[in-house]
Amino acid sequence: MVKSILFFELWDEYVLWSLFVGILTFGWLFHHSFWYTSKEGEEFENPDKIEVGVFPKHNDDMKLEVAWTILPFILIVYLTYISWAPLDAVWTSADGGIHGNECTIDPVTGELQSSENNMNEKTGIITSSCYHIIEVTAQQWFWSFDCNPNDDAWKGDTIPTRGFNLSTSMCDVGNIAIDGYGSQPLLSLKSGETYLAVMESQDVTHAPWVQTIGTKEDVLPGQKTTLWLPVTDIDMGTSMILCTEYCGDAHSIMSAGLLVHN
Ligand SMILES: [Cu+2]
Repeated sequence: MVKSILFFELWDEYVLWSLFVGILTFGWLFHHSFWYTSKEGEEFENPDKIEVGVFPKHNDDMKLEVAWTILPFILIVYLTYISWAPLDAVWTSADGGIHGNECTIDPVTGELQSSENNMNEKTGIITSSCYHIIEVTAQQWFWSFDCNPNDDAWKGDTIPTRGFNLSTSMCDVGNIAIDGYGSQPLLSLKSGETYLAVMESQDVTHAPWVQTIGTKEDVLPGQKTTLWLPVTDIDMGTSMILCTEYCGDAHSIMSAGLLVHN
């Protein structure tokens, strides 16, 4: 299964830099810890004239100080730069952002508009002409999905209650048996469509991690949060949604399936 380009490439880049910095730092630390340890019974020469309780100011090295301030700073600026567009995409506005506004019934054809989402091959960012609202509710320890929420409270009551229902080919809820997890809820979505999950928790904080799309968002009690699910044909098939915010005893098996079909 090919994974969503946008976040997985970013993930790889972060892992590579973390490895590089980690190996350099810990390699240096361990090397110096062992290399400069005085041996048992050996006379300690103290070539650096270090005294207990006195800062060794005579060993000051301005070039070194500047180097290890500037180099990590450049790395942080670079990582911020490459994260900017993906972060902007994952938190785009539901009010005419990169996924437009909520899809409605086309007055001419009488049919529900399609998101016709489209991935930019170079950046991995997906844009849509409109989106469909679904609802996700979390509680200890399961997820529930509602394809046709009758709830307009999430945007400050400015959006009227939707006057139509998503067909089961657009969005459907069922069950799936997952090895090691038992029977779990299954959310079926259509490839090429973009969904906005409006989420709330009944008890404590949870967070769905949609593995193929590579995104997650906290779900809170008493406050609605949103998560974009732009599904494309690279997400096709069944994948898992896992809870990634520790929420009690059965947190580790709090899961669901996501089925993306044509
Ligand atoms: Cu949870």
